[in-house]
Formats: sequence, structure tokens, C-alpha cells
Amino acid sequence: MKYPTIIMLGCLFASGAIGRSDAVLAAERKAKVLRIGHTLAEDSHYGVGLKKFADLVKAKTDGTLHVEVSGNSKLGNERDLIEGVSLGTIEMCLVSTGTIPSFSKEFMVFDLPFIVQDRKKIYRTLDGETGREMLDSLGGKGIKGMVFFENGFRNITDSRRPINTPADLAGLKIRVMENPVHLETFRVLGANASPMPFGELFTALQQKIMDGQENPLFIIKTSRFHEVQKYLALTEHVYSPAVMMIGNRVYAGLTGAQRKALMDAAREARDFERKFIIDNENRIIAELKRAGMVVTSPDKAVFRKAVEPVYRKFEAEIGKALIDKVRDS
Ligand code: EAX
Repeated sequence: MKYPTIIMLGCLFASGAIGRSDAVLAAERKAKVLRIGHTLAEDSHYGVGLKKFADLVKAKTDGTLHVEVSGNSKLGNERDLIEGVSLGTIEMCLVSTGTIPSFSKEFMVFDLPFIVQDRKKIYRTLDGETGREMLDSLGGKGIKGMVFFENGFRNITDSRRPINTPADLAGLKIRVMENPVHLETFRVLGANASPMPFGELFTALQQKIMDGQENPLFIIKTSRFHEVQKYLALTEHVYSPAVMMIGNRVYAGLTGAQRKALMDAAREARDFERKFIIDNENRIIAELKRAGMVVTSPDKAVFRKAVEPVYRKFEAEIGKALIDKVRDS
């Protein structure tokens, strides 16, 4: 065989054209494109989970739906993404619950520090009736909340000193999400906290506009914060789920079979993503240490005690019943 023939066959195999029926190929050409925006890196837990989701959707719809994953805040920061899905200018997004309270207050319950201790228990709440009610609360904004992925337990990093007690945070400039509970938590802990969209964070840390930030291990690693942060404190002060959303009108425009396939794929990808995080967490800590980070494990009980005023401040707004439901889980 001459080279051009080999290359041509190679291309055919790579594109999957061989062995596919004409009907399937025609369907793929006409496939409806669903862009799903997120703010993290391609190799992050969101990126990997959404790649799985896209593959599953393709398989389950015989290629009639094409999920196009767009990370790194390319379609906007999390607020823009939710607004876009609400208005119908973006089809889908995956965002941390930390950004959702300005659209639906109930989600603020997850921002209460240390309310979630055991991720296996919270999965049951999220995937059950309580979670369903919360997701449905987005309906009034034109959004269908599909499933809860995981963002994860948040940990503090900084460039100034190791954090072992709240006193070590005194005066540190810490970036928090645009979320009133996070802001209050870090204020109560004595830090100089200010909100900022995720997409601006790396540069802010690099230029020392911020001394530190807090995020799950996967984000710290895949957004390369270890290159601009020396210290990592495993505080696990907030467990944040992430919500996969689709515009109501986009969803209504799908066939019944496509809607079922999309939801099935979302649930499968959700389970895959959660497991992927758990399976890789120890490896990530080891990699961060190898990259030069100094890791501390503060006494969480001391931090918990220090943030009690945050509960008193937000209890009425969030609702005691919801707080108890999430805490008991
Ligand atoms: O949804 O902004 C943040 O710190 C979040 O953890 C991130 O956007 C993931």
C-alpha cells in the first residue's frame, strides 16, 4: 500500500466512518449541538466528567445529540453561564453551587461551613427528594437542574505562611467565591476576604493581589495554583456540589428519547465523576507535595467552633428545616 492509501484508511478508521451505517452518519451530520460551559481546566474533574457525559450522550442518542464541552471560562464565568442558560444563549453549564444562591437561595445551605462531613451521605440527599426539590427551584429562572456532580471539599492555599489555626489567617487577602456565606465565613475567621470570579484568580495570586484562596484539591492542581501558592491547609471547610443545568426551552425542544438519554447520561457521568475524584485525591496531594507545597492538617474542630456565628447569621434566610435536613444527612 502506498502512503496516501494508508493515511486515507487511517483517517477513515479514526473518524469511525468504517462500519457505521449511512443512517447513523447522516444523523451525526445533522446532530443538534449542545454547548456546555464550565470554568475549569480540561483535565479537571469537571473536564473529565463532562467528556464522559459527551461520550455517553453520543452513544445513547446514536449521535443525534452532540455535547460540545467548553472549559476554562471560555463561555464566561459561572454567573455568566447561569445567566446564559437562563436566557437561552448557552444551552448547558456545569457550575459550583457556590455561585447559584443569587438565582435560587436554597443552594446557600451547602455554603455553611462544615455542614457536610461525609460525602457518601450527602450523595443520598442530593440524588433523592431534597436534591430534586432544590434542582426544581431553578425552574422559575427558565433552567432545568439536571443532576449534582461534585466540586468537592474546599481547602485553603496561600503564599504567606502555613495555616494551622484561624489566627494564622489574620489579615491574609483571601479570594472567595461571589457568595455571601463564604465571604462572611472568612471574615469571621479574621481574613481579609474579597470575592472574585474564578477566571481572574490565577493572575491575582501570581501578582500577589491575593495572598490565598480556597478550592478543592483537583482545582488547585489542574489550575496550577501550586505554581503561585506555597502552603496548602486541608481544612475541608465546605463541601460543594456542582449542578449540571440545561435551558428549559432547549430541553423541551428535544425528543422524548433524547431527553431520557440525556438524563441517563448525566446520572452515569455524575457517578463516574464522583468516583474519579475519590480515586485520585491521594495522588493529587502527593503531586502537590512533590511540586513543593507545604501541606498542613489543621484541627477542624477549632475552625468549626470559630465559624459558629455564620450559622446564626444565615439561619433565618436559609431556613432551619433545610439546614437540619442537610446536616443530618
Ligand atoms: O465551579 O470559583 C470557584 O472557586 C469554584 O470552585 C469553581 O468555579 C468551580
